[in-house]
Amino acid sequence: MDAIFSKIEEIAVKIDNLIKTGESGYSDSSNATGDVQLKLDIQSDIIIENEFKNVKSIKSVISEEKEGELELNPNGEFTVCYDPLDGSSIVDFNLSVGSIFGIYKGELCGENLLASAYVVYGPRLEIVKTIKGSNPVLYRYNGSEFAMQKEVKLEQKGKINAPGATQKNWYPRHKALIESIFQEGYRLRYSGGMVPDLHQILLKGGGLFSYPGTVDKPKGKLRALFEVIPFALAFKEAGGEAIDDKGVSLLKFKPNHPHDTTPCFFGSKYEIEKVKEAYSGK
Ligand code: AHM
Ligand code: MG
Repeated sequence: MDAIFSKIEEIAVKIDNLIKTGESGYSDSSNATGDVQLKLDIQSDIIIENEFKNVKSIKSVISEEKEGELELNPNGEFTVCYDPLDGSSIVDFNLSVGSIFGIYKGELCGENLLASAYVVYGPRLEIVKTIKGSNPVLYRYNGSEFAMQKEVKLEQKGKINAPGATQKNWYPRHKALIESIFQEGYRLRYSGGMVPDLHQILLKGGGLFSYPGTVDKPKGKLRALFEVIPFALAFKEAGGEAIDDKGVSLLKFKPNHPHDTTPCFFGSKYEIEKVKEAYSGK
């Protein structure tokens, strides 16, 4: 696991440099789910694959940018699922974006996620690493290495609300939930990048991020293996929770296909209780 985490640090520095100096704009190709890829998406994906090839413990990888599983080392133990550059719609406008990694052993499902990490490419370059059973830890790049900053811990309740998806397509119960949270005095914080939006909630000690199922996309938009489950571990180990629209922990999610999406809610305990009440129809 240490070898994977230190490789993620090297990857982070390379992708950070790519974002700062690489070409903007779209390529001529689409990924497995039909999104047109940015040049940066493709190059970030290549960086990660080339770096992970040299880590013997990685048996295989699955990238958001590719269709299936790719075997790297037949004797390896782990499968790493990653979104090389999350936030394609905002990176060319110079907002913060990120990379997300889930480290699985065995069948690819929430229960087999052993660790996760995400990188925030913002004014600062930061990584949050989470190992199952212990608090997430924040690291910040100081120009030569990632220096440990602190353990990440959530309070019972936060002050910010990050409601994703197109409001016109929200179901009435979701609309009512979001409205009631704003009525309690929560402030809107939504950049369109799940990495900085979730990072802000984790570091500020609480709040709610939601990406619900909608009339046009009943299973939401965010992908389970690369995006949702890795963050679910960070929220759980920070003392919060991450659930789907049935109130079930996202760490129990079993995708049928690597690119499956799921409605998702991440928050501190108080906000997640509110989601459960709103969605159970009580
Ligand atoms: P991407 O993987 O194509 O970048 O899309 C994922 C992003 C998330 O970072 C973000 O939370 C979400 O899409 C925003 O979607 P919306 O604009 O529908 O709220
Ligand atoms: Mg993404």
